[in-house]
Amino acid sequence: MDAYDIRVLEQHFGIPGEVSFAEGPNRMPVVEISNACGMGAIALQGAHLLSWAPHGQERVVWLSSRAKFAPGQSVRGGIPVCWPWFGSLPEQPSFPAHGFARTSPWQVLGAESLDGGATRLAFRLPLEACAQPFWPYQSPVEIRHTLGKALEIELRTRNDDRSELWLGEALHTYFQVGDVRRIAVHGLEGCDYLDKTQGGGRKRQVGPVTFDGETDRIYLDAGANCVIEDPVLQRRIRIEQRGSANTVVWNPWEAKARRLGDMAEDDYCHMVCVESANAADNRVPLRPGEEHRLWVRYSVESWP
Ligand code: TA6
Repeated sequence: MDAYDIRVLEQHFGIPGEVSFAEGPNRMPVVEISNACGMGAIALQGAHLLSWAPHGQERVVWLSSRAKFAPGQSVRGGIPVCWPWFGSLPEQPSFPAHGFARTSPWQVLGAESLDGGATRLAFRLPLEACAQPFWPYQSPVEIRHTLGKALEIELRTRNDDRSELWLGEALHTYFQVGDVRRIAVHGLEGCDYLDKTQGGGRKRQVGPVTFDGETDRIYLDAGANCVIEDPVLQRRIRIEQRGSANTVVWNPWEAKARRLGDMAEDDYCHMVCVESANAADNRVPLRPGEEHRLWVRYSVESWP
C-alpha cells in the first residue's frame, strides 16, 4: 500500500462523514476529522495535529497563518511531536532541534469511530526510513490522537534494541489564547525551572506563570496538571499529563517571533506553548523491552 497516497489512505482508513484524507497546504497530506464533538486536522508529516476545536469553542490549538508546510521542515503551531530528543542534542548539536520525528512522514495505523462521538487516529513512525544517521536504536514509536469533547494524545516508545536508550520527547503544544499578556498558567507554583532566556539559570516559580516578555522555561519534576486561565476568550484550558517529568512554557514575544519568520506581526499575543516533556536531566532511560508512554488530555470550559 502506498502509505502516503491520499486516495489509498481514504480507501483504507476513511470513515464517511467523519475521517477523510486530503491535500493540505503545499499539498501536504492531512487527515480531516469532523464528528459530533468537534473538528480537527492532522498532517501525516510528524503526525502533527494542526487544529482542534470542540463545537461551540474557538480553536484550542493555535496554528500560525504563516506556517510554511515545507516537506522536512517543522510547522509553526499545532502539536509538534519532539522525539527522540527535546531541544538540541547535547552530544550532537548539529542534529535537528527537537529530533527528527516532527519533520518525517508517519504512516497511518488506524482510524476508528468511538462511542460518545469521538474519533481515534493511530500513526507510526517508520524508523527504517528516517532514523539514520541520527538514532541507531530499534525503538518503535506510535502516537494516538483521540478527538472528542476533550483531546487525548498518547505517544508510545518501545525499546526493541539490545542496549539501553535515553529518550527525550515532548508534545510541543501551541494553545490559542485571547491575549498572552492577560492569561495565567496555574499548576507550576513552587516548581524549579531552567530559564532559557537567562542562560538556563535555575529559578523557582512564585505564583501562577504570567507573561510580560519572552518566556522559555523548562519546569523540573513538574509533570503535574496545569490550567490556562484566559479572561479574553473567557475560558480555561485544562492540561492533564502522565509520563512527563517536565512542563515547558514558551512564548517568543515580539522580537523573537519576528526573527522566526513564520509568525505574523502580533501572533505572539495569541499563543502560548505549554508542553508535556521529558527533557534535560529528565530524559527517560529505557532498558531493552521497556515501553514509555507520554499522555495528555486537553479540555476546555467556560470561565470565569
Ligand atoms: O519549547 C520551547 C523551545 O525549545 C524554544 O526554545 C524554541 O526553540 C521553541 O521550542 C520552538 O522551537 P522550533 O525549533 O520549533 O522553532
